[in-house]
Amino acid sequence: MTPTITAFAASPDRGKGLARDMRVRWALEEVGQPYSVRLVSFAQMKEPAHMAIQPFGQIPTYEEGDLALFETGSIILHIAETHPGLLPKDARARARAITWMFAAVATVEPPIVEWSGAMILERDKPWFDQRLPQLQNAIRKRLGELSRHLGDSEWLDGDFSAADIMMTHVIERAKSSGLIEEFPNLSAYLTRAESRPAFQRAFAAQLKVFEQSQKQGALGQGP
Ligand code: GTB
Repeated sequence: MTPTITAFAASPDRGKGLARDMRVRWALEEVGQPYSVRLVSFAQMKEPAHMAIQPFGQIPTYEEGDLALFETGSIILHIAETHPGLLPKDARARARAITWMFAAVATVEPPIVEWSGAMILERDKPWFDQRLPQLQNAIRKRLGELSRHLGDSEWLDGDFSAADIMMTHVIERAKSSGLIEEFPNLSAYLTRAESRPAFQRAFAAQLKVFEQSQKQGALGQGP
């Protein structure tokens, strides 16, 4: 059955692939699972029909028959468990990969989201210049720890897995901070992930949505 995911009708990142539908698209592309996309506006995300499948009024969601999921970690774990290729077969290696999926969202992502939010909402505050280095240091600490773990390895734990989708997409959001370049092995890790054909297909698909939203906006503003 073809799953349906939700994504922003007009992503605020202007097609940079930072919104979290990107990681779900990427996982689906990696396993070769076709999918449909239902685009939602910010207003539609808060309507009862969407809140019934995403209680926090956010994207992405994943629907497959009568199964409705939210939370990208859970969605990608489900995709990885129902298709070969994204999790090791060996039970212990699989448990380690799932541990890294949790580490991505529970340990590495929070300081990046906090910094990103401050960059959007707090730049005009009188205390912003004092707060920024603290936010940057919190990210730097996690990237340093991640860098030490990764060392010279290609991927987090053996072969490429769902954990690498989660982790690289999480750190992708910190790219514009310039902090990733402080850790050459993380820069290379990100480049390796972005070079995967499945990543590129997913990126192109979300970019197309943004470009069409721009065209429709321009047409809507007609004479
Ligand atoms: N923990 C949830 C998950 O992993 O699924 C978080 C989902 C989430 O934060 N969704 C965001 C959302 O729906 C979109 S991805 N926000 C709307 C709302 O809460 O009302 C986060 C995102 C948004 C924008 C950018 N950007 O512009 O760069 C990047 C990431």
